[in-house]
Amino acid sequence: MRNRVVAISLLCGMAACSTDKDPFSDEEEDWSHLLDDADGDGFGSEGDCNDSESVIFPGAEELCDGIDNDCDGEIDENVTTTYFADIDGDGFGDASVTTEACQITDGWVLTGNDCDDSDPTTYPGAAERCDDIDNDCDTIIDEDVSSDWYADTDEDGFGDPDNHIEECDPPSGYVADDDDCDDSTPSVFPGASEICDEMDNDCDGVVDEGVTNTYYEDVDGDAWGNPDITMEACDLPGGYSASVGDCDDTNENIHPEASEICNGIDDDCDDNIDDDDADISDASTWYIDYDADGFGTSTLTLEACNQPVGYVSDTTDCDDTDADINPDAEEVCNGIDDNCDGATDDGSAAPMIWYEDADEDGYGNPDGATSEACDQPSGYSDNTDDCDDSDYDINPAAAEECNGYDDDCDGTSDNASVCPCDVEYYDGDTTLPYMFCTDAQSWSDAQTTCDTYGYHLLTIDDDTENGWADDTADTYSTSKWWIGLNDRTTEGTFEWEDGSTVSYTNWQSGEPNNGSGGSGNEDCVQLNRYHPLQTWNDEPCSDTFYFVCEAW
Ligand code: 2F8
Ligand code: CA
Repeated sequence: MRNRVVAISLLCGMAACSTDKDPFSDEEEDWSHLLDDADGDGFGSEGDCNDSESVIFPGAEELCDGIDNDCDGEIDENVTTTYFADIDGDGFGDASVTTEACQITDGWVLTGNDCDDSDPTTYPGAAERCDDIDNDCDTIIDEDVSSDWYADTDEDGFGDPDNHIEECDPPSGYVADDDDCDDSTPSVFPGASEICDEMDNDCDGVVDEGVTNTYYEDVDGDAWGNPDITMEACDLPGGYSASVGDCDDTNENIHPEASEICNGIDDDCDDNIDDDDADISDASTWYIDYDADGFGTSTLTLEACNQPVGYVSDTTDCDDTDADINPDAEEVCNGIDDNCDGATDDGSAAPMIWYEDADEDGYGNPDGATSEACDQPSGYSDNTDDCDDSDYDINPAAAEECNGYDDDCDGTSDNASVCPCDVEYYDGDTTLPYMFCTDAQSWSDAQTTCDTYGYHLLTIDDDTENGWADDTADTYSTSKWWIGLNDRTTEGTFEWEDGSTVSYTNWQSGEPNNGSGGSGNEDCVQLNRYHPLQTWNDEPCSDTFYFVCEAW
């Protein structure tokens, strides 16, 4: 069995042998051609082009071995490989330089797609570089490695996004930046300082932000603007001012630098008008007029628009302590330069009228004699203010005392609470005082009290006086009141203690009775024993009653 396998192997070394033909099958085969087959390849010398090589015979598989294996006259046809010259050694060959070979040799490669076999950096798949060469052989030069360059016409370092080229290296006048919003203006680029030029210098989309000036409407053209109407701008717009503070933009004479003048207006816009403004520029000078005669002196002055109280515009008063002395006064004979002309009692000076001052208390008698003279005569006064020219102690300068008189000439006697008892005035006559004393005293003590103040116990002269005295007493008390009538000297002969004649009496019927049953001890007279009758009654003088005093 081993020999048969060897024989098959031999047969199968020939081109006609195939594994699907069993040489040991019963099928009839023609083996004659094997008779001079030296190399045992199934072809004899006659048909074999090389009968010494078993792999060479007609139909043999052409092998890449430099031999015409299949005896067709061609060597290694259809079994060689095409190699491309790779001169630059980059692994990719020149498609135009090829060779057919069984084995690859140095300088040759299987790929023939090198687009530049003289440049080892240029071949398919090579990294494209910015070198103006199609490094990766895709027919595109410097693709994906070049950059966009933007025109920087204004040379501010920032490029125009709408004007660019694609280059590896920046051409002159181009930059990588494309953020310039105005490539024609060097002062406009991102990050530039915004300046007031009505341009968006810093390319932030906003013009002149933060750098404009505020201007104020100036309607009246006084260069001061209305603070309430403003405009933001780089340059001063017409009708506007950079200065603000006009408080009246309709009047060119009113603004902060105007002079405050006396016109009832706040000219300088400081909220103060005329005299209320310390800056008033045209105030008048006013002079003190102490005596209020309309003429002043320069001893004290005030600057003001309006005339201050107590001041005048005049400075010609020669005596500002006397209202009767001034340039308008009449010169009179008084030893004084009344009209301030520098001369005393001169020219048409009328003589003074002097008034009798009999008591020589300095106050003249309005009803007394008069004298005309320049100089004051003895016993005369320049006034008529005395109310009693017979009493030195009675005049307007005297102090009121409780004495029945109007000492201070105020028209009322014993007023101002100077008396120890309430003072009432008979029939409203303020010169006829009566004291109604409610400190009960004996008749003689009451008499003394009245006398102490120049009064006397009441003397009643008629029915009117009786009625007034009784009614007035009743307003204090309806108890008994002493009056001045008495018969202490001669029993039964009544007299007034001031010596007046008894011309009127108003005895109660049955009175005087000198005491009940004529006991003989009733010598003093009183009111109100028979109240409300206004009749009189005699009673013991030692009894203590209220009493009425009558002046003088
Ligand atoms: O009846 C009149 C009589 O009344 C009194 O005496 C009782 C009076 N005397 C005194 O009040 C002290 C009298 O004067 C009077 O006349
Ligand atoms: Ca009596």
